[in-house]
Order: sequence, then structure tokens, then C-alpha cells
Amino acid sequence: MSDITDAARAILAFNDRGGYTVPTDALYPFQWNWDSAFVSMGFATFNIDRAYQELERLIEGQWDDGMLPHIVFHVPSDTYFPGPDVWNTHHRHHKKPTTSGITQPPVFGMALRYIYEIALTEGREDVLARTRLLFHAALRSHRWWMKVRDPEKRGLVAILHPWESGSDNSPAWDEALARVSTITKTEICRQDTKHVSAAMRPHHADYQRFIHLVEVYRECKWDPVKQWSAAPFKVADVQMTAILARATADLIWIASHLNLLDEINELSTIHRILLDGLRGRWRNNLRGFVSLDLISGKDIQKPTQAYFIPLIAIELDTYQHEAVQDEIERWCNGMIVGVPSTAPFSSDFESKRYWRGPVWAVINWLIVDGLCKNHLAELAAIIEGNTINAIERAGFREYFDPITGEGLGGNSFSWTAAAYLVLRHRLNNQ
Ligand code: 2M8
Repeated sequence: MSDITDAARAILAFNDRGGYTVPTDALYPFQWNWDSAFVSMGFATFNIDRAYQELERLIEGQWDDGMLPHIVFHVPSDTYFPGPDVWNTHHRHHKKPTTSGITQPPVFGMALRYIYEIALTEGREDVLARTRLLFHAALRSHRWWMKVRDPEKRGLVAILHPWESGSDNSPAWDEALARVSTITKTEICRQDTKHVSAAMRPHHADYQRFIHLVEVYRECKWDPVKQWSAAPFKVADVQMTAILARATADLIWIASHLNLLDEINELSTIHRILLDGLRGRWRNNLRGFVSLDLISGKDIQKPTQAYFIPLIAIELDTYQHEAVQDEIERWCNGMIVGVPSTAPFSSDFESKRYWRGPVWAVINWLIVDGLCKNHLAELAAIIEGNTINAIERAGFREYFDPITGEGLGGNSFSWTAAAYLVLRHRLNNQ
């Protein structure tokens, strides 16, 4: 084992708060949904029990209606805003801990398959009951997605808040977010800019709109039907839909192993619906997949990493293979490390500002996975190698400047450590 692999494991240990992992100390002091799913896969490369535990702690926050919240507030902390008082969601699920009121990308199902497969190769038959329990939690959340976030049956699931996407201040949301009021009743006490430079974080007006949205949904008492009608921000997101579709395929794989026939049928229907929805979002002229603004009815054409995420779920046609390869190469041209989260030739590109240009290791991990699935192994290997090099050069930072390779945002970041462990594990097992 290399020193750097050791260091990655040490970060997960350092950020462990008793069976769950915070994304990083102070800046993000709670359990985040998709961070934990990625982290559980990192753990699976060296500690299967801890990997399971990460997901088990996450479902402690699952709502009665199946939603898996984006933050679980296991213990209080005053180093993050907005905390549980701003969300005020306690009536939506009958047990502790308190949670936020929105969700995040459902990487959970992908993670569960990943760790279950490793457990099986290690001959760990004893994980069956744990797998079954987590499988049913995931299934309930997928039902929630289909019912609550695709009520108009487009085959695409919608986000009602940019934080749900995980790509908080992506240029993809600019136009839709501009329609949201900046007026808030809640005092905005940002903590993030005490930990990292404001130049790397979303703008103040973004935060005003983020909090305004929370207030609108809080006034709906977090009732999903009321929220759908009241939402001033509503986007059918291809990145979210692709992750849900892929996670659904992974749950089908688990259900087959567990011999759950009804569940296989149910999930197969969901899978078909989502793949049909995604296929309709491909745009030849843009060489990628685009989200749909459900309020304006318009395509969101801003070139962001979401263009390529559907590859994790879909088998592309031959002409699409070439198009995607050329487009990704164009985005990476002249960069020390790709893939930038916004195309560098776009007027929205900012190499250091959060989701407006920087490279994110977990996004590269998804892109690598999608390229491999689509027989673009050479390009996948280049991106994988660059990601590993960026981390080895700049450390386990939250994200990286694609032009300089500089590490930015939070330090000792859990999902960057997890990405390193998983990408290295894959390379070592090739
Ligand atoms: C960032 O999002 C949180 C809100 O959820 C924030 O900025 O306060 C995003 O990068 C998100 O994708 C990530 O899950 C979270 C924790 O790492 O931080």
C-alpha cells in the first residue's frame, strides 16, 4: 500500500464522527447524502463493515415518505449555515436525527451495489441482512423520486433547489435561479466564507435565493405536492436522472442476487422510463445531454459536466461516441487537469469558483465510469490518470483549478479521498 493510499484512509478516519463521515472538518460538520454514498465506496476498498455503516447512518435520516435528505444533523454544530432551525422539518419523519428538507443525487444505490459486490468477493455472506435492509431503503427512495419529482411523467426527475443537484452554483441554474426572489425573512449568517475564500464560493445573491427557496418550501410544511405547485425553481435535471437510472440498474442487480422478483419488475419499469426520458435530452449540436427548465419550458444549454453524466446510465449510439469524445477533449484542451465543471470556452467559466469551472474528483469518477461503460476506455484512462495525479500533486482538496492544477476549497476532503481510493483500487485490479 502506498503512502498516499494510507493518507486517503487517514482522512476518512479523521472525518469519522462515529459511523458517519463529515465531508470535511468545520466547513461541513454534518452527514451529507451523496458525499456519504461516495465515501462508503472508498471505505469498501479496505473496510466493508465501515462501508455498510456509512449507509446505515444515512438512512437514520430517511423521511416517512421515502426521501433521503441531503443533510442529516446527527449532532449540533454552529460552523455551518443553514442549520436545523432554518429547515424546521422535524414533522416529516418520526425519529431523530433532524435533517434538511431537500435531497441530493441518489448515488446510494450505486454505492450499495459496489460494496455488496466487494463483500461477495471477500466471501462475506453475513452482509445479506444488512444489504436487504439498505436495498429496501433505497427502493423506497426511488419510489419517492418517481412519484414526487416526476409527477407529470416525463421520465426525468426534477430538482426544486440548486443544492439538490450537488452542483450548487452551476451556470446551468443561472437563468432559472434569476427568477427567484432575493428577499428572505431569515437572517443569512454565512459560515462558509469564514473557512474558505469568498472568491471560491457562491455569491451572496445566490445565498439569498437559496434561502428564499428554503422559506417557500418550509411554508409548504415540506409537503411535496404543495412544494411542486409553489416551486419558483423547477428543473428536470439530466445529471440527477442519470444517477437515478444508473442506481436503479444497480438495485436491479442486487434484487436479482436477493431473488426479489416483484422488486426486479418494479425497478425494471422505472429504469425503462428513465432511459427513455434521458435519450430525449441528447442534443447533436451541443454534443451532450441537456436539462429542461420546467418553468420556462426551455432547454438549459449551458455547457456543464452534466452534459456527460448520462453515460453512466445509457449506451450511446456510435455517432454519439465520437461526438462525446471530441467534446470532452475540447473541454480538456490546454487544461492541466480536466474535466472542468463548466466548459473553459464558455463566458461563465471561472476556474476557481466552486461549480463554475473547477474539477471535482467525484465527477471525474462518474465520467470515467460512463466512458468505460461506453467503450471509450482510452479517454477514461487519461481522465483517471489526471485525477489521480492532481490529487497526488495538490492533496485531498475539495476541488481543483483546471488551468493550474491548484487544490482549492476545503482541506482533507472525504469524497476526494474516497475517489482516490476507488480509482486506485480499480487500477490495481485491472
Ligand atoms: C456543497 O454543497 C453544500 C450545500 O449542500 C454547501 O455548499 O453548503 C456541494 O459541493 C455539494 O455537492 C456537497 O455535497 C456539499 C458537501 O460536500 O457541499
